[in-house]
Amino acid sequence: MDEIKLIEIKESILTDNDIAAEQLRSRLKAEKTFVVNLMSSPGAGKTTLLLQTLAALKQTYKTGVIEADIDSMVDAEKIRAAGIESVQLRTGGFCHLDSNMVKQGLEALGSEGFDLVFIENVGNLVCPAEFDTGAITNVMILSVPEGDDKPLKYPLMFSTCDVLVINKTDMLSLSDFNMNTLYGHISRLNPNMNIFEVSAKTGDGVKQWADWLKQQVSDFLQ
Ligand SMILES: Nc1nc2c(ncn2[C@@H]2O[C@H](COP(=O)(O)OP(=O)(O)OP(=O)(O)O)[C@@H](O)[C@H]2O)c(=O)[nH]1
Ligand SMILES: [Mg+2]
Repeated sequence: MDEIKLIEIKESILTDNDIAAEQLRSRLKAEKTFVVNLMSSPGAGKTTLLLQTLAALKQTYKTGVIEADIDSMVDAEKIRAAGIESVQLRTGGFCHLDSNMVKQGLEALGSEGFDLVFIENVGNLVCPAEFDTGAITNVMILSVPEGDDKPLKYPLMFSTCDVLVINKTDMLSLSDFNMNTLYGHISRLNPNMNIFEVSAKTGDGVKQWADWLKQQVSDFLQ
């Protein structure tokens, strides 16, 4: 594979992001590229879960990854080391991605021909929820050490995502995290949310999540 491409992002203040995101989504539907926008706090396990998910899906779908960070290429390098095409967006201080940035990432990746592209958004539960990236589905990860009260503090993130992956379940016995409390908050904020409980470290529950995603992509590609 070639060297990982590094794209310096410049945010366009002229574009209405919602309109641009809708246009991008329409294009992705026409081109049959399923884009997953993965969001979480820093360190909740986006890259670790991504590596596990890619291992489960890469035989079935041509898959690529757009990594986004304020700085560094650490995550893109991990993905590339696993044999998956990746590009790194350096947001230069922006704490989120918008649809124009994603468009630049897709162009760098050469998204035509990809069945499935993951975006690993900047680690943050606030700004990424406010900007539609044009993705087909929005997934957030909440890890057990962060606590079961996070839907109360970051309601927009929990209400805009289609899927919640609860990660680091191997740490449940070490924490006061209460699954019932969390499910109660979610049922009030976003009752249709799909929820998966996983440990990206031990692999527990990852198959259920990966199988569900595989089915979504299969339905989309028909
Ligand atoms: N115990 C445990 N540790 C995990 C699990 N998933 C990830 N980790 C660890 O959590 C740390 C952060 O994981 P990453 O995958 O880098 O998290 P991230 O969300 O990609 O982090 P940023 O990209 O920096 O926002 C690493 O030390 C992982 O090994 C898990 O299920 N259980
Ligand atoms: Mg990461």
